[in-house]
Amino acid sequence: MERSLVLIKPDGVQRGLVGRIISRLEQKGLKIVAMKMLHIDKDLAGRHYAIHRGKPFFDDLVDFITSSPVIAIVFQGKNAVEIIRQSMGDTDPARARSGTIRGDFGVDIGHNLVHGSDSVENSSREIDLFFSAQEILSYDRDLDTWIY
Ligand code: DAT
Ligand code: MG
Repeated sequence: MERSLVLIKPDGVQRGLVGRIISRLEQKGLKIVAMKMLHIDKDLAGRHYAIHRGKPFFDDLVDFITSSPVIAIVFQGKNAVEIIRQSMGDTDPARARSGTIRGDFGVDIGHNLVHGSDSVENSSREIDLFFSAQEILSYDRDLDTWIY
Protein backbone atom coordinates (compact mmCIF):
# COMPACT_ATOMS: atom_id res chain seq x y z
CA MET A 1 0.00 0.00 0.00
CA GLU A 2 1.19 3.50 -0.81
CA ARG A 3 1.91 6.10 1.85
CA SER A 4 1.79 9.89 1.63
CA LEU A 5 2.88 12.65 3.99
CA VAL A 6 0.12 15.17 4.62
CA LEU A 7 0.72 18.41 6.51
CA ILE A 8 -2.14 20.58 7.70
CA LYS A 9 -0.33 23.88 7.41
CA PRO A 10 -0.37 26.73 9.95
CA ASP A 11 -3.42 28.37 8.31
CA GLY A 12 -5.43 25.15 8.57
CA VAL A 13 -4.60 24.77 12.26
CA GLN A 14 -5.19 28.46 13.06
CA ARG A 15 -8.52 28.46 11.22
CA GLY A 16 -9.81 25.38 13.04
CA LEU A 17 -10.01 23.24 9.90
CA VAL A 18 -7.93 20.29 11.18
CA GLY A 19 -10.91 18.01 11.80
CA ARG A 20 -12.63 18.81 8.53
CA ILE A 21 -9.48 18.27 6.47
CA ILE A 22 -8.69 14.96 8.16
CA SER A 23 -12.34 13.88 7.79
CA ARG A 24 -12.28 14.33 4.03
CA LEU A 25 -9.29 12.01 3.67
CA GLU A 26 -10.65 9.50 6.20
CA GLN A 27 -14.04 9.45 4.47
CA LYS A 28 -12.30 8.73 1.17
CA GLY A 29 -11.09 5.50 2.77
CA LEU A 30 -7.48 6.38 3.54
CA LYS A 31 -6.00 5.04 6.75
CA ILE A 32 -4.03 7.11 9.28
CA VAL A 33 -0.86 5.24 10.27
CA ALA A 34 1.01 8.11 12.01
CA MET A 35 0.09 11.56 13.28
CA LYS A 36 1.66 14.34 15.37
CA MET A 37 1.50 18.08 16.01
CA LEU A 38 4.76 20.00 15.77
CA HIS A 39 6.21 23.43 15.17
CA ILE A 40 8.47 23.07 12.12
CA ASP A 41 11.85 24.81 12.51
CA LYS A 42 13.83 26.47 9.72
CA ASP A 43 16.11 23.46 9.32
CA LEU A 44 13.26 20.98 8.80
CA ALA A 45 11.43 23.46 6.53
CA GLY A 46 14.54 23.83 4.37
CA ARG A 47 14.91 20.07 4.05
CA HIS A 48 11.22 19.44 3.40
CA TYR A 49 11.10 22.15 0.71
CA ALA A 50 14.68 21.62 -0.57
CA ILE A 51 13.40 21.21 -4.14
CA HIS A 52 12.10 24.82 -4.04
CA ARG A 53 15.30 26.43 -2.74
CA GLY A 54 16.25 29.36 -4.97
CA LYS A 55 12.71 29.99 -6.21
CA PRO A 56 11.27 33.47 -5.64
CA PHE A 57 8.68 32.22 -3.14
CA PHE A 58 11.09 30.04 -1.10
CA ASP A 59 11.74 32.46 1.78
CA ASP A 60 8.04 33.28 2.19
CA LEU A 61 7.22 29.57 2.08
CA VAL A 62 9.70 28.77 4.86
CA ASP A 63 8.49 31.74 6.94
CA PHE A 64 4.89 30.57 6.52
CA ILE A 65 5.40 26.88 7.31
CA THR A 66 7.45 27.79 10.43
CA SER A 67 5.04 30.51 11.62
CA SER A 68 2.79 28.32 13.80
CA PRO A 69 2.23 24.60 14.53
CA VAL A 70 1.21 22.07 11.89
CA ILE A 71 -0.34 18.60 11.97
CA ALA A 72 1.74 15.92 10.23
CA ILE A 73 -0.02 12.75 9.15
CA VAL A 74 0.96 9.64 7.24
CA PHE A 75 -1.99 8.31 5.23
CA GLN A 76 -1.88 4.84 3.73
CA GLY A 77 -3.98 3.32 0.97
CA LYS A 78 -4.07 2.13 -2.62
CA ASN A 79 -2.87 5.03 -4.83
CA ALA A 80 -2.74 7.24 -1.71
CA VAL A 81 -0.36 9.78 -3.29
CA GLU A 82 -2.53 10.52 -6.32
CA ILE A 83 -5.81 10.34 -4.39
CA ILE A 84 -4.57 12.90 -1.86
CA ARG A 85 -3.27 15.23 -4.60
CA GLN A 86 -6.72 15.09 -6.25
CA SER A 87 -8.47 15.70 -2.94
CA MET A 88 -6.24 18.72 -2.21
CA GLY A 89 -6.77 20.39 -5.57
CA ASP A 90 -4.57 22.80 -7.51
CA THR A 91 -1.63 24.41 -5.67
CA ASP A 92 -3.35 27.80 -6.10
CA PRO A 93 -6.68 27.75 -4.19
CA ALA A 94 -8.00 30.42 -6.57
CA ARG A 95 -7.79 27.82 -9.36
CA ALA A 96 -8.59 24.69 -7.37
CA ARG A 97 -11.94 23.09 -8.17
CA SER A 98 -14.86 23.14 -5.78
CA GLY A 99 -15.00 19.92 -3.82
CA THR A 100 -11.25 19.96 -3.19
CA ILE A 101 -9.75 21.05 0.13
CA ARG A 102 -7.95 24.04 -1.37
CA GLY A 103 -10.87 24.89 -3.64
CA ASP A 104 -13.36 24.90 -0.79
CA PHE A 105 -11.33 26.49 2.01
CA GLY A 106 -8.74 28.85 0.48
CA VAL A 107 -8.21 31.80 -1.85
CA ASP A 108 -4.44 32.49 -1.77
CA ILE A 109 -1.49 30.42 -3.03
CA GLY A 110 0.53 31.40 0.04
CA HIS A 111 -2.19 30.03 2.32
CA ASN A 112 -3.20 26.77 0.70
CA LEU A 113 -3.90 24.78 3.88
CA VAL A 114 -2.37 21.40 3.08
CA HIS A 115 0.72 19.65 1.81
CA GLY A 116 0.57 16.22 0.19
CA SER A 117 3.51 14.31 -1.27
CA ASP A 118 3.66 14.58 -5.08
CA SER A 119 5.20 11.16 -5.81
CA VAL A 120 5.92 7.85 -4.12
CA GLU A 121 9.66 8.63 -4.11
CA ASN A 122 9.13 11.99 -2.44
CA SER A 123 6.63 10.54 0.02
CA SER A 124 9.17 8.17 1.55
CA ARG A 125 11.78 10.95 1.74
CA GLU A 126 9.27 13.31 3.38
CA ILE A 127 7.89 10.70 5.78
CA ASP A 128 11.45 9.99 6.97
CA LEU A 129 11.91 13.71 7.75
CA PHE A 130 8.88 13.79 10.05
CA PHE A 131 8.55 10.30 11.52
CA SER A 132 10.74 7.54 12.90
CA ALA A 133 10.00 3.97 11.79
CA GLN A 134 8.55 3.22 15.28
CA GLU A 135 6.02 6.06 14.95
CA ILE A 136 4.40 4.48 11.89
CA LEU A 137 1.89 1.93 13.11
CA SER A 138 0.74 -1.28 11.53
CA TYR A 139 -2.82 -2.34 12.33
CA ASP A 140 -5.88 -3.85 10.66
CA ARG A 141 -9.16 -2.02 10.13
CA ASP A 142 -12.22 -4.22 9.78
CA LEU A 143 -13.85 -1.69 7.46
CA ASP A 144 -11.08 -2.10 4.89
CA THR A 145 -12.89 -5.18 3.60
CA TRP A 146 -15.68 -2.77 2.56
CA ILE A 147 -13.30 -0.26 0.94
CA TYR A 148 -11.20 -2.71 -1.06
P1 DAT B 1 2.15 21.79 -3.91
O1 DAT B 1 2.07 22.24 -2.47
O2 DAT B 1 0.81 21.82 -4.59
O3 DAT B 1 2.88 20.49 -4.08
P2 DAT B 1 4.57 23.06 -4.89
O4 DAT B 1 5.30 21.86 -4.38
O5 DAT B 1 4.80 23.46 -6.31
O6 DAT B 1 3.00 22.91 -4.68
O7 DAT B 1 4.94 24.33 -3.99
C1 DAT B 1 5.07 24.19 -2.59
C2 DAT B 1 4.37 25.33 -1.94
O8 DAT B 1 5.01 26.56 -2.30
C3 DAT B 1 2.92 25.52 -2.36
O9 DAT B 1 2.05 24.71 -1.60
C4 DAT B 1 2.70 26.98 -2.13
C5 DAT B 1 4.05 27.59 -2.44
N1 DAT B 1 4.09 28.07 -3.83
C6 DAT B 1 4.23 27.33 -4.94
N2 DAT B 1 4.23 28.10 -6.05
C7 DAT B 1 4.11 29.37 -5.61
C8 DAT B 1 4.04 30.63 -6.24
N3 DAT B 1 4.09 30.75 -7.57
N4 DAT B 1 3.89 31.74 -5.46
C9 DAT B 1 3.82 31.64 -4.13
N5 DAT B 1 3.87 30.46 -3.45
C10 DAT B 1 4.01 29.36 -4.19
MG1 MG C 1 4.86 19.97 -3.70
